[in-house]
Amino acid sequence: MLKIGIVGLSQAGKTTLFEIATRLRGSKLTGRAEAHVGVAHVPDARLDRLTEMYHPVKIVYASIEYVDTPGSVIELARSGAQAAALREMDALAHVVRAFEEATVPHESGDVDPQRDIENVELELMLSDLAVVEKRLERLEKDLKKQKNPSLEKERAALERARQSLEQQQPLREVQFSAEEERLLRGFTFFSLKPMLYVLNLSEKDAGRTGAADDFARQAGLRQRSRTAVTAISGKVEAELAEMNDAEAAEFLAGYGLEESAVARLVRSSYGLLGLISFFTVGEDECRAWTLREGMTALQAAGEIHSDIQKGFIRAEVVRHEDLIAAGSLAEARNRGSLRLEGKDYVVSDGEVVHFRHSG
Ligand SMILES: Nc1nc2c(ncn2[C@@H]2O[C@H](COP(=O)(O)OP(=O)(O)OP(=O)(O)O)[C@@H](O)[C@H]2O)c(=O)[nH]1
Ligand SMILES: [Mg+2]
Repeated sequence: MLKIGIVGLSQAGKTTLFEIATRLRGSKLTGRAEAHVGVAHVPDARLDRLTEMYHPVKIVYASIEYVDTPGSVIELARSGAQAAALREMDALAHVVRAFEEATVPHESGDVDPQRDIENVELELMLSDLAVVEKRLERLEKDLKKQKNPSLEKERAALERARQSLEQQQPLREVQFSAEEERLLRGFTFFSLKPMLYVLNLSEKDAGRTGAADDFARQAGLRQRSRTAVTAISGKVEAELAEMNDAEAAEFLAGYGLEESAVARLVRSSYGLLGLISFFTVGEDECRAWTLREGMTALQAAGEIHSDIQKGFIRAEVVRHEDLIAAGSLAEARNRGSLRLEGKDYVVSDGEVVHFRHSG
């Protein structure tokens, strides 16, 4: 399962966000007390429609694992073991304090989201730079002993990374070639990870639906690659999480909102961070699965079960809207909207896939 690390300065609202995200309806918590690891379901209207068609015994939404981190990410990035754990995350959600609250002191004195974002980004880039430099040093030594084309390629990729970091450009914004990406992936650089900024607003701003967009524009975050901005009000959402559906709807209407900001946040941490869903359908189960954009049918099979991957023969693929229009897989096949694809087929968001496999 994909893991998102919730990071930020101390007292920014990380734990508040973690708790409300993982308490979304139907979600379950795993070892929350100790590890602060929890699972949130990804709301998905497409799966809801497929469910209306199949009336399955079981519905399984895609899920994302959130990991709450304690205290300041600046401290974490500087401490070996905790930094290593953070490097395992697939993406980071940086909770940025935008709420005013006299009883909760800000570690830098006053509330300034843009400054906090810049400080944290800088720290993460310095941490990456240290990794790059250490590896380059090692490579230089090895290359002096012996010429090696693959190490030379790695060195070139790392040199590009170094250049970018020295110019304070996060690695996620560099246009690396596929090969460079492959060479760099193993280093699990912080600044290469997709970044979701979560603006934690004051209660009085909870109804400002344009808050995230306005801030993104002001802070120059809009055009950045693999970067998304969303806003919540931790306090309002925490209250919402305690209510039943009817109460929640009324409460949201009071703020002029249609859905909980956490639902939006979970969806955006999913979509905007380069993740897609494919579906499997049937009378026993309709289910959404998570993939990274660009993953193949064979990798998709592996998400379900290693046996399906090993015995992969063909994938039957149909867009979910074509399946809904056809009314059944058999009819979709008749209409020619169901395709047979091989193991290298790149799965697209919203496709329904049925795997034919042996064994
Ligand atoms: N007014 C207001 N207070 C908030 C909001 N979000 C969080 N708080 C308060 O801020 C304090 C810190 O919130 P936490 O969620 O514990 O913050 P954290 O980032 O996990 O803190 P550390 O893990 O200690 O770094 C708590 O007292 C929260 O009640 C908000 O949106 N509005
Ligand atoms: Mg906390």
